[in-house]
This record gives sequence, structure tokens and C-alpha cells, in this order.
Amino acid sequence: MTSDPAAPDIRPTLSVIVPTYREAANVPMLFARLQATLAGLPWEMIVVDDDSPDGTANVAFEIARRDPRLRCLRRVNRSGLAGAVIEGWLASSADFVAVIDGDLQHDEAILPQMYAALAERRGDLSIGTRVADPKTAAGLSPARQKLSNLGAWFFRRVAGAAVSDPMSGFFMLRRETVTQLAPRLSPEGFKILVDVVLSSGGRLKTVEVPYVFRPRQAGESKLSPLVGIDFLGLVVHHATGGLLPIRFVLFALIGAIGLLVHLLVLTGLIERLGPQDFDDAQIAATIAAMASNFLLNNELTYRAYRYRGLGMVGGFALFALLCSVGAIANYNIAAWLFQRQSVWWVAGLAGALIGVVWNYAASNTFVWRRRRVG
Ligand SMILES: Nc1nc2c(ncn2[C@@H]2O[C@H](COP(=O)(O)OP(=O)(O)O)[C@@H](O)[C@H]2O)c(=O)[nH]1
Ligand SMILES: [Mg+2]
Repeated sequence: MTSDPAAPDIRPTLSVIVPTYREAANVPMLFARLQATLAGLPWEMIVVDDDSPDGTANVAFEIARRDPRLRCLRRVNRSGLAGAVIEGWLASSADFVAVIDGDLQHDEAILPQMYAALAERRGDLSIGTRVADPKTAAGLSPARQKLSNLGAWFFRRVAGAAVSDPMSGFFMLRRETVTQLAPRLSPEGFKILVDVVLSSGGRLKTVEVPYVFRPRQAGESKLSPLVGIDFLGLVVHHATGGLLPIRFVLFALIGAIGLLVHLLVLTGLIERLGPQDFDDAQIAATIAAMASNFLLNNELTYRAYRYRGLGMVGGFALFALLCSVGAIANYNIAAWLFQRQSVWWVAGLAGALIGVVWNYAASNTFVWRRRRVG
């Protein structure tokens, strides 16, 4: 036990959830900063770690042995950012729950303001909004700022909610709100705030607290800017009343990009080689499309289970093999349907649908199994 008067077993009013993957160096620093910022409020920090190879969970448990304000959920054979946050929220018994990145990029000093907005019932959802530093104008890079503005504009259109930084991973809500929303949230995503707002049907009154986004100090980023596409997946998922899982939406979206790659490569080769080499051009285009599908799915849809380095060769071979089975099924079903009712586009569409569902199921089950590498 520490001598800090806030430490004795008072039920926490606020649980701050920290999803971590390889953040061993940052966890003790974040805990110390929360102690300074949240002094006077019964709070706890819940680290949800996906079995990081750098021993993040052990670092957290080491602190937890001395101070009950830190708890750690260690997950094995399960990974993914949104799922970790949801599990952390559901492990809390506090009145308010927050989420903050474990890499010190979010400014924890605004937590009391975020808390006050909810406690004083000025809103249901407090969001930490990233803004540029007024002194140095540093913060998000111009490209990221543009992307972020575009995201906010699009979000306003689809969600009808004016949130200036919907991609923010730093926010707070009442635990009862989370309990109501939890069954509708997707554990596969990255942008959990988008999911929360869309799942609530835009009913949550939001309060924004600006802060300057800091550069990462220790460790490295695990998310590429590409994960912003998961935003589209979430929108389609909600537009279909939750029927299509976001992972499937991403998979199908990437499949559509693959089709584009196929047609581009085919056109390019035929223009160069001439139509007599159609068969070779078609094979090359198919391989290029498969490679594009594999790389994008590896980077995005199955990010938590992705192949790296040489492992990618084996992963790609397996993916290509299983997709070939999908292509054969697609071809045969379309041909059979065309014979029976001769509407070409119905037959083609049905074949393609069977193909994408097969490829998705096979990818989930065999290619990106529940495994975690590096
Ligand atoms: N539990 C868990 N945390 C993750 C996972 N991927 C990323 N994180 C954490 O999520 C937070 C944001 O990730 P980060 O790599 O900083 O993303 P960036 O700020 O967009 O570059 C950090 O605290 C990461 O440690 C994951 O698969 N599982
Ligand atoms: Mg970060």
C-alpha cells in the first residue's frame, strides 16, 4: 500500500481504461501522471493488455501489487483494440469510465474537465478533441489534419452528430451508457468512439474538451493511418442494422479494390502484349489482385493477427490457394445459374457473392487464425 490518502479501498468513481500492446515503458509513467492529475477523486486505471511480448502486463501487475488503483486484464489468444476497451469498461464498477491511449499521446491533464462535464450532467459523452498547439502550431501533421477534417465532415453527414474529432480514442462516459451499448459494439474495430456514437443512434449529448496531441515518446505506433477505413466499415455495419460484421464489410471493400487492381493490370498488359496473350495477362492480373487483397487484409481487416516478414510468403500462399477454391465455386455457380435462367448479371452477382463469402470464411478460419505474432 502507498501512503497516499487516495489509495485505501474506496470504490472508484472513475475507471480509466488503457488498452496496451507493447507499452511496457509507458505504463508506469501514465500511472504516475494519473495520480497527479486525479488526486482527490477515487479512480483506478485498468490496463487491458493483449499478451504483449515486452511484458507490459507484468509491469502493470508489479505496480498493482503495491497499489490497488491499478488493475490489469491480461488477454491471451484474443486481440484487437476495440475489444480490449469494451472488456475494460465491462470490468469496471465505477460510475464513470474513460479510455486513453497507453502511449502518453493523449493529455491526461484534461481528465478532470471531462469528468466535471459528465458529473455536472452537462453531457453524456466527454471527448478529448485533438487540436494544434496554439504556440507552435504543432500537433497533427497537415495530411492527418485534412484526413481528420474529412472524417468529421463525413461523420456529420452519416451520424447527424457534430463531433469535430470522431477518430479520437480519448473519451469518457457513464458506465450505465456503456452497459446499455455494449451488446451492440463491435470488438473488431479500431475507432471505438465512432461505434459508440453510431450505436447510440446519435442520442448522446457530447461535450468536447480540446487538448494538444503529443508525439509518441517510447515504443512504436501499432496502427497505420489506414485503419481510418474501419470507419467506413462501421458506417455500413450500422446502416445494415448490425447485419454485416465490420470485418466482412472491410473484406468486401478490399475485394472491390482488388477487382479494380485486376482490371487495371489486365488493361495495362493487354495494351502492351496484345489480345493474343489474354490468358497470361488474366493470370497475372489475378495474382496481382490476390496480392492486393492479401496485403490490405493483412494490414487492416486482420491487423491483430497479421503476418510479418517471411511469414507473409506462407500466408499469401495459403490465401491464394483458398481464394482459388472460391473462384472455382464462383465460376461454377454462375455458369449453372446462367444455364437455368440466363440473366447474366444475376448469375454473375450470385457467383461473386458466393465467392466473397467463401473467401471471407476461409480467411477467418484458416489464414488469419487467432494467433498473435510479434
Ligand atoms: N489491448 C490492445 N491494445 C492495442 C492494440 N493495438 C494497439 N493498442 C493500443 O492502443 C493505443 C493506440 O495505439 P497506437 O499504436 O498508439 O496508435 P496511433 O496513436 O494511432 O499510432 C496504444 O495504447 C496501443 O498500445 C491491440 O491489439 N490490443
Ligand atoms: Mg499512439
